[in-house]
Amino acid sequence: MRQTWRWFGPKDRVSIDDMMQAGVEGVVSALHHVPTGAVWTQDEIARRQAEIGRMKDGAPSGLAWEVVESLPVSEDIKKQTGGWRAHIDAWRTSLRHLNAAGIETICYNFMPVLDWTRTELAHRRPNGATCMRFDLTDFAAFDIHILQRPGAREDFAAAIVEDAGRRFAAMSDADRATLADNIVCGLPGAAESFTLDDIRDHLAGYAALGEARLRQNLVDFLTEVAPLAEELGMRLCCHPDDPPFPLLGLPRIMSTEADYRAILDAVDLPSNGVTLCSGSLGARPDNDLPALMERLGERVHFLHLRNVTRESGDISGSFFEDEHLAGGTDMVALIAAVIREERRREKAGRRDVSIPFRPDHGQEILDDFQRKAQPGYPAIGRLKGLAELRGILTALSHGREGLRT
Ligand code: DNO
Repeated sequence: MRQTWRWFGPKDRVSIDDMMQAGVEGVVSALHHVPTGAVWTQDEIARRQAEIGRMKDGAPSGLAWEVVESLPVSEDIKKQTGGWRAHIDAWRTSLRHLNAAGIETICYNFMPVLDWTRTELAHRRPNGATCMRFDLTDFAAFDIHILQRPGAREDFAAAIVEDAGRRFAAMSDADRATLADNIVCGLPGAAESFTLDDIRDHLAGYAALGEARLRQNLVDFLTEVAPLAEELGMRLCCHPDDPPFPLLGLPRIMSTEADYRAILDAVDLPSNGVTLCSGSLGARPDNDLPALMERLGERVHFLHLRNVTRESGDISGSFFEDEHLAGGTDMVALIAAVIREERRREKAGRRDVSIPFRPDHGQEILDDFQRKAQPGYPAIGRLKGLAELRGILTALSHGREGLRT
């Protein structure tokens, strides 16, 4: 397993120097400043590679840009509207440019309108750490009372609708503004940031689309890009919906094993793969992460390792981002399943034996409170997660030659 770390570029308050001390082996990054739908030029890619390749004092870092997260897929591609064909051409051109730069693994997602969604960015834990949280009642308060989406009430259980009404009434204007900002302004890595009116326009655009059509649009997209990735020796990996259940009445199509199976089978090429995010998928009680890894492993090209604690047994429910080894996913069993997959790959003579993973998110602890990195991406909280995951990996691969590549 390859120990990688997400870097948002020069504006990231966690530097290349910092991640070297964290013992990182490779970097996950994206050209966040390039608008969605535009080509990633060779110059821009080379500039990011150079930034990753050196420390603050100019000395070589020895680190390389190994995974792209994300090459964003435009709303037009998802809906097959407007300039979608030109956007697919641009995506293909970006793939060629990334390939020429030696980058092989490309993560993307197909979530309509909103990328990952949380209601609270700094939820206090009993030990004083803070974490991100999704509260279904707060989300309902946003949907019903702030966004005022027609039909929103019908999407929640009656008890949640009632609680949401009470909670909304008790919120100050500032609380309401913070809640709306947390949901619509775009969390780190999201391709776009929206106003409430933008969201309303986008929702109207999806009104007639539905789940089957969105799934078909993903298949159509992959039919255009996966054969090219295959030809170039690249790996595409779709990130799951986060959270893995419908929000704002929008269709969600990458939330379960069956969702992944349908897409992997529809475009049955090794280049069409999975970003197994244990935190996103783990927010649903019916997703068993070690079993998912066992069954989808052959096509898992990238891993996000983190853990959530679900606060209810429902499919749609509240959860918070727990420590990497706490929460609902058995991380030891998951890593054991990854190691088994790597052994199978080794036996089969595959080139991509070592699967890149990153310690996904982290709680804010210690000096993280002063540094104020992007929500979910603190230096020390992630370093703690990485160190714990590395410990499991080292213990499980101890004495087995060739596994820690
Ligand atoms: C959140 C991330 C997501 C992810 C995209 C991938 O921390 O996991 O923003 O990068 O959904 O396309």
